[in-house]
Amino acid sequence: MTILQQLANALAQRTVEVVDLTHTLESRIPVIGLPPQYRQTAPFALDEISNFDERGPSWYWNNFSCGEHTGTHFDAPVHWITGKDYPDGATDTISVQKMIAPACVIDTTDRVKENEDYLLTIADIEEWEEKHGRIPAGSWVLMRTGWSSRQYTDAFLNVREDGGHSPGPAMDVPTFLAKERDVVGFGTEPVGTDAGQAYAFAKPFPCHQNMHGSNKFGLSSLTNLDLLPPTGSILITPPLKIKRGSGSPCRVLALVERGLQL
Ligand code: 23J
Ligand code: MN
Repeated sequence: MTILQQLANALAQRTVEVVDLTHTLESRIPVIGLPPQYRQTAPFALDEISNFDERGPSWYWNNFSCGEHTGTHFDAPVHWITGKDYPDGATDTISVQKMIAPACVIDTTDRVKENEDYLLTIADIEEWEEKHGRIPAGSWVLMRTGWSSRQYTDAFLNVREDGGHSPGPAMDVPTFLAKERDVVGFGTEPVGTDAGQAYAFAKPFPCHQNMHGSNKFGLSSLTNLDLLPPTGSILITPPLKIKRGSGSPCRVLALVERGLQL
């Protein structure tokens, strides 16, 4: 049997399951708010064209609108000033080979329960590697936090007077993952890949700045990370092929072998 025949059988027998890591796009999905001097992203909206009525008697369809960075979405390198010149760094030019890649899942749920601003450290990553092996080049690193259970509540953006409060990578982690581990990208459950307070770091937005500066990707607003094993899953993450897109809403799927230790 070829590898793809084996995969087809495994999918048919459900020994390989497809897990949806995507939140549903609807108007109430929260979007990031930037300081008032900057232009804001549009929320998701549906505009019904026809619904089996005088506007179209046998067909139902909608126009939709939203920002590229709405809901569960993909961040492309050209999103950030440090990644703007990569010829293969936009949604239409990124190699499709990078859109199917293994995932390493680091669980910080307990620490985030105690501290909404928890920052994943290099020590956390090294501790994970002692248990599960070195993060392979070309894989995603996903930070599991339990944050997705806050979706559709004010606690998801968790904005206070000093901005959003949500977990993310510590300042030196994105460079470590890009340069020392050569990951394909970093994914998280909150609204963005950087922590809510990352605007105020000594080096602001380290994930956007350094991952995209190294031609690496981001995924944010992921859900169902509790259904993934620490290693062994494969993510399918194609953004829409928007000409020079900086990202796009993304249906993020994971292939997971049944029976692996979660
Ligand atoms: C624009 C400016 C800052 C940030 C973001 C977008 C995102 O989080 C994003 O979705 O890429 S932090
Ligand atoms: Mn984004």
